[in-house]
Amino acid sequence: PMSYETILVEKKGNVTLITLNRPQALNALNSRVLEDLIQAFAAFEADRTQGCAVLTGLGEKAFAAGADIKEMVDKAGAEFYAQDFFAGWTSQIVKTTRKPWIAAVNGFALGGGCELAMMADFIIASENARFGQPEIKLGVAPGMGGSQRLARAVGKAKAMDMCLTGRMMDAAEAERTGLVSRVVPLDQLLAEALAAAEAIAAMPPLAAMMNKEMVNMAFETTLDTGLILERRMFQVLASTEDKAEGMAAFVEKRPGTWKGQ
Ligand code: CO8
Repeated sequence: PMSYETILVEKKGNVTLITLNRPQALNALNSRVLEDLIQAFAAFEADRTQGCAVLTGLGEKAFAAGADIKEMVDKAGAEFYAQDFFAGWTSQIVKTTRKPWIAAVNGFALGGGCELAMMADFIIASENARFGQPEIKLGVAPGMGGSQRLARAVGKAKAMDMCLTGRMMDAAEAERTGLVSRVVPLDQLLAEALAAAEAIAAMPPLAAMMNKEMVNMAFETTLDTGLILERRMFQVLASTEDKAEGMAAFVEKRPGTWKGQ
């Protein structure tokens, strides 16, 4: 089994809680964090007992204050390109994690931290959360999806404002603009996120994965194609044992029990 250096991983029933654990650097994301998260998400994905994950940051101050600037300060442009630096976040976490996961943002989510939160299926934020893409102040730009996922999440006006001024958005603005789904007091954040994750983990697992896939499809295709895909996926789900059980349980006024097939 993998030993993690920069994260904590805990199974709580059917929910995997992953906690970024570099509070001395405000949970800044370096290459080791990426390696650890790739392993943790792969283990979560492979474990049939686990139905949903929650990602949060240790401490009250930061979810993650960005990619680790100290790791990038001496890195040459050619190296960033040769290593395709930052590519692994999308290719080895976002695309390989087909089960749902939630970001519980507990403070600063800046730069790569905001981008990591946006990789989640949805974000629940604490009242003290702050979101931003301040890369422009460092002479660069978002590198882990900030310009693309933020524009899709909150639209052009807010995304341009955030990327060009580098200002921070508070939790209320993040909720108003649709960046986050819920805002709760900091002392309730983990309970709220874990309860949401438990609710998802209690759903028929194939349906949970396909609902996620369907919503993500909306950002990849036209409405007509998306609607066809949606119907086809519905039709696939309709052939599962869990569909037969789910609908029978409703008719018989009892809770369903799921097989994941
Ligand atoms: N990287 C490394 N270390 C960090 C980072 C970071 N992103 N953020 C904070 N830290 C460290 C600080 O250096 C400090 O360490 P030390 O005590 O050893 O000096 C410790 O965390 C505490 O931070 P502060 O003392 O700064 O705490 P404050 O409360 O004064 O300020 C802030 C909090 C406002 C969050 C401040 O830390 C800050 O502005 N951090 C940087 C935010 C930022 O710019 N993030 C974007 C980073 S760039 C990025 O994510 C993507 C880059 C894409 C590049 C593409 C290239 C191809």
